[in-house]
Amino acid sequence: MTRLNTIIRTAIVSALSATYVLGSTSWAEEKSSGHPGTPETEMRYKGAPTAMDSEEAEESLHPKAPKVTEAEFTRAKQIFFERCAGCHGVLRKGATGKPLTPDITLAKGTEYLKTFINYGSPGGMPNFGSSKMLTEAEVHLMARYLQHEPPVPPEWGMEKMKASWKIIVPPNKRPKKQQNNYNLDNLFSVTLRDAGKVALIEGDSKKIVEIIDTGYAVHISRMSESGRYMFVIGRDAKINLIDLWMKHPASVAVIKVGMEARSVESSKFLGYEDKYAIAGTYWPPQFVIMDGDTLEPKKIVSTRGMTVDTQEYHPEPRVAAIVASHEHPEFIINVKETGKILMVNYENLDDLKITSIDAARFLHDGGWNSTRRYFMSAANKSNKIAVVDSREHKLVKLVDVGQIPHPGRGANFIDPKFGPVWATSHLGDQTISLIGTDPDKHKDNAWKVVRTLDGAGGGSLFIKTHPKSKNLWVDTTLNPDAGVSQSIAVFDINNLEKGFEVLPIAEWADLGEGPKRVVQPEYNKAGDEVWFSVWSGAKEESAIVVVDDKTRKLKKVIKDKRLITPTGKFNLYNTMHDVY
Ligand code: DHE
Repeated sequence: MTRLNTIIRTAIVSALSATYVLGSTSWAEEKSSGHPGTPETEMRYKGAPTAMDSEEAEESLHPKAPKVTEAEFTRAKQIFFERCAGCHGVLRKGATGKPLTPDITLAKGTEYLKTFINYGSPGGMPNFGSSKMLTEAEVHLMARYLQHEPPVPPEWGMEKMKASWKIIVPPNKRPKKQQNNYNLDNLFSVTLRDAGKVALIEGDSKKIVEIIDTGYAVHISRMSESGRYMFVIGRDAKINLIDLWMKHPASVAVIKVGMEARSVESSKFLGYEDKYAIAGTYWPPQFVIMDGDTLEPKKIVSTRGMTVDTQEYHPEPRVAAIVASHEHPEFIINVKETGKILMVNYENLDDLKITSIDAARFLHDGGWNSTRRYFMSAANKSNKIAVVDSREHKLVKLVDVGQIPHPGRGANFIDPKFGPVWATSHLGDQTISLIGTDPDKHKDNAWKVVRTLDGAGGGSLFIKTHPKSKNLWVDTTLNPDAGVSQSIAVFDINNLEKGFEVLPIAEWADLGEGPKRVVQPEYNKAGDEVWFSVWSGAKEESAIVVVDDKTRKLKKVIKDKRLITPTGKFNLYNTMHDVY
């Protein structure tokens, strides 16, 4: 595990440190010799190495496939997990990349596969050989390896979860009231991605008050309904439950819910505040409902099943975003590869009621509309937003938007002409789609793209506003042009036709060398400050830049040698109350 982690970490560091030499400002038009048809940064984003240890995957050889020695098989498996599984899936059944099971690869043969691996494809396959990412011998090995059965990583059921589960401070030994003086409502949890830690930063003083160890390549933080507990999940599927009432907030329970994960959430329905937590995993494809204050695993449910469109069996449908319903005691779960949205009622875990809603592939991220009744979920490779009515348990509409919508949780505001809207930006083009969300008072505009804004470029990951703000902020983190990825576009909500202003966030941070990508706007509680991460490599300096929302002027640069690869930031109040 340690050796693999070192390799993975090196891969991430070198990916982050890479210099972008591509001159085009248009994401869609980016010509990358490395990835014909698919921008290099998108490949890096989607095809990140898995957190799993390839050595744990069980091997089985196919009698008709060309020979590979045991040592070669082990090496090929490791290459596949690091380079290929993110797109093709661990079981090679196909995700954003094509299926690569022996029934297909044996028919293609070694020479065909070698060419494919060497030169890539317009569909997005990187040219691993001609770009020298793999040696000639490795390309030959991978072409043979792919004709054998895919090695299967182990399952992760109750026994393993329980073995990994640890209560560090039992509930009866925890404080009865807040024991620190932090203004918790305005506390930010900042992901320090490559350090495997989160930083707690007090929004008022802008001081780092705690650094807490978490899982590997830590991903997101979510808050319990009361705001006392924080859940942090790493890509290695480790969850830390952090008690924010302690004198020094720290982990009070930990669990590993699988081998690879991205999402965690806590129950929010009236009467169930802080009662349950849920986590979804990429491997094994499943979700688990746990006790909210101990993380004791209670119920594990597999997501394996039929796809929404072709209605074929998929063995590896990964769990993407999860939100907690405010209308019913339910969690709402995006299942990526099947394209289904599951509404899981947690009233009785022994008699679990799940409403399965057919949406579209591949479901990724999403958030609530302003009334928190409609869940707006991005089906990124279908270029659609699925609108789910969480009250009536039904799909309201699949709305066509731009290329590869990537809203994070999206942005809610009142469009002066069209009324309440929810907006998403896109990875695949420079547009921002505004969807009408008020079927009562603006019926004609509801669930339609009422306006499309032209942003600074493609490669956007997150968009944000605040009910008290008149600004709409759109990042372009993965744009190949450094000038674009290092700045932010801001629109005036009351004058959207005017276009956007660009703020040079990375320049304001005044850092040394590094990619310095600006990522994920996040508001403070009052809605008068917006925070940005300036994300460089693990060995380079990064920062957080705080901008005054009204004047759009620099307010503060937070620098600290402990701020290693800051990415997501989660303001406690806004995350707790789904304010975005
Ligand atoms: Fe994320 C949210 C998956 C890469 C930063 N990311 C999410 C969610 C999913 C997801 C499913 C929604 C969780 C939820 O709401 O419950 N992310 C993935 C991937 O599969 C992907 C593409 C590749 C990977 O291997 O992980 C990926 N994500 C990244 C990054 O490279 C980012 C930019 C930096 C980082 O820290 O890793 C990144 N993802 C984030 C952030 C959120 C997120 C900051 C939460 C946004 C929010 O406002 O809620």
